[in-house]
Amino acid sequence: MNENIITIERHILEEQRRYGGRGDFSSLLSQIVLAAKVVSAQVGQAGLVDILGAVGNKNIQEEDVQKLDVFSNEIFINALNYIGRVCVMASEEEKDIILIPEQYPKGEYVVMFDPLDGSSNIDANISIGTIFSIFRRKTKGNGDGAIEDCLQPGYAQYGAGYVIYSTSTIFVYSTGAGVNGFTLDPSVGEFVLSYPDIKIPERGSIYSINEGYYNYWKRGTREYIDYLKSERNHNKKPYSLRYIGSLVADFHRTLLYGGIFLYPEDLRDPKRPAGKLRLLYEANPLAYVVEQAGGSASTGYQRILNVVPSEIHQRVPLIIGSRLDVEEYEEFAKRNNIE
Ligand code: AHM
Ligand code: MG
Repeated sequence: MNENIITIERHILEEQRRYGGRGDFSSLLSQIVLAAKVVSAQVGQAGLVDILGAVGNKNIQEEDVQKLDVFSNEIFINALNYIGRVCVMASEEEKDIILIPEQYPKGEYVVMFDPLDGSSNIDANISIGTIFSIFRRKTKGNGDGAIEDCLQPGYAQYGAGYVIYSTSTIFVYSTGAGVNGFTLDPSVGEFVLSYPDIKIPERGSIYSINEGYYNYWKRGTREYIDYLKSERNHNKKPYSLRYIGSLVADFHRTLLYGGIFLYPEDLRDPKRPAGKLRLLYEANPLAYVVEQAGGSASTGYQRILNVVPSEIHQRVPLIIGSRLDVEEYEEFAKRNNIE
C-alpha cells in the first residue's frame, strides 16, 4: 500500500500517539466511522427503495423496509452501545437520552448525534448527512450517564464532525487540532485523507438562508440580507445565494468556499422563536468544527459554544461561517429587536 495514503484509521492512531491515552477515544471514533460506512452503503441504495419495496412495506425478500433516518439512528446506537466507551447518548431521533444496555460496560464518553439530517431530501437525490458531538462525562463513577452529561456547553466538546453522503461520502472531523476531511474509497471501503487541515476563508461571497421566510425575520436579519445583496457590502458586489436546504451540505460548502449560513430566529411561530436547528446535534458540533477551521458560529448575540443547554432538544439560531461575515451579522443583529 502506498505509504503516502493516510486512511482515517491511521489518522486517528497518529492523533492518539500525539496525545497519549489508552485508545478509548480512538476506538469510539472508529465505531463512528464504521457506522458512517454502513449508513453510506444504505443511502447509496435509497433510489432503489421504490423498486424493491416502498417504505413501511415489505421489500422483495419479504423483509421490512425501514425509513433511512430510523435505520441510521439504530446503526449509530448499535455501533456505540457495546464498546464500553460511552455512558450515555442522545439523538435527534429519540425523545429521551439513550442509556447503555445493562449487559454492557459503561465508559467515559457522551455522544450526541443527528443520524440523518435533511432526510426529507432523499427522494430528490440531494446530499444528506450525519452530525456528531463527543463530550467527556460529568457524572462520577463508571455507571450509567445522566442528562447532565448531555447538557454541557459546546466549548467542552472533546471532538465533533459530520459525514456528507453525496457524489462521494466525506467524513470531516476535529479533535481540537484542526479539521481534516476524508473521502470514502468504495472499492476498498476506507476513508482516505482528501482535505488536510481545512481552513475557512476569513470572508466569503456566498450567503445561505431560506429567504422564503424574509417577512418573518427580525429587522436586523432583513437589513443584513439586503446589505449582502447590495453593492454597499464589503465585496462591493452582491453575494451569491446558495441554499440546498440540507444543513450538512450547506455547511460543507461554506467551510470550503467561505461565506455565511444562517438559520436565524424568526416570528413564524411564537412557540418556536429560536429557529429550527438543534443546539446539541447540529449547532454545537458544526460550531466546534468551524472554529477549529478558523471561522465563527453565533446565535447573533453570543458564541454558540458558550450557550448552556437546558434541555436536550433545545433549538438555537445558527449563524455560521467565515469569521468576518459572522461578526458583521452580529452588528446587524443589534437592531433585531427594533420594530
Ligand atoms: P431535519 O433535522 O428535520 O432533517 O431538518 C433539518 C434541515 C436542515 O438540514 C436544513 O438546514 C433545514 O432543515 C432546512 O429547513 P427549512 O426547510 O426551514 O429551510
Ligand atoms: Mg436535523
